[in-house]
Amino acid sequence: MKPVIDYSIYLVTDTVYFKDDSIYNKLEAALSAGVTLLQYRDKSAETRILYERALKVKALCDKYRVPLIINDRADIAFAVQAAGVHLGQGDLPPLIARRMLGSDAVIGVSAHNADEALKADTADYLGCGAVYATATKKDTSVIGTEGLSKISAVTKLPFVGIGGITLENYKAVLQAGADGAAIVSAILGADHICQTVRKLKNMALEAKSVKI
Ligand code: TZP
Ligand code: MG
Repeated sequence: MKPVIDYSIYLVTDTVYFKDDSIYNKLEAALSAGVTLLQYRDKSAETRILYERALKVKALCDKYRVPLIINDRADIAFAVQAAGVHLGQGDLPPLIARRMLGSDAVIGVSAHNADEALKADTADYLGCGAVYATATKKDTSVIGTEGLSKISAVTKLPFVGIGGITLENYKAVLQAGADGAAIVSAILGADHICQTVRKLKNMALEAKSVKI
């Protein structure tokens, strides 16, 4: 069965945080505090390193019963039995990834505008951004919450905002129609990871109760 995904606090990793093993403590802190989905994203590691790190991240996700998504690589997702894969516009087509991973796999696709969002209708969710400028990914355009609202108007799929999302602007991302936010540095670079995630959690719960 396809897992039911809570997209509200989607933690995404970056290669810079894998310089040493402290990343696993950081991920564990974030998972224990209530991250709802985790993406292992590690753009510059070799395949064997990717596999070994992904296995460690998978063990942590399993401990906290949080689904794991692998960035870019359906083969690594298959190898570590992750819940799914997140694909950019230049990666494998979603239907091919689904053929590789099975019908229950959770397939995410990056969409930068309404047109890409409409074309990604075979995905399970969309990652939309960059919402705000970010040092984590410089080679991307900034779409703002206006860009998110335009995507929200055309897609039926759940979607998350990504790029420069912090405690300060998380609420605005949800108000633009997003089901959650994909976050790297505001969580992994935080001085107090647990506290940060708990604050996001409270805001997500608040936003949900307002919607109901
Ligand atoms: N895609 C668009 S922006 C981004 C990715 C992977 C990086 C987001 O990182 P941060 O640190 O949360 O801004
Ligand atoms: Mg990609």
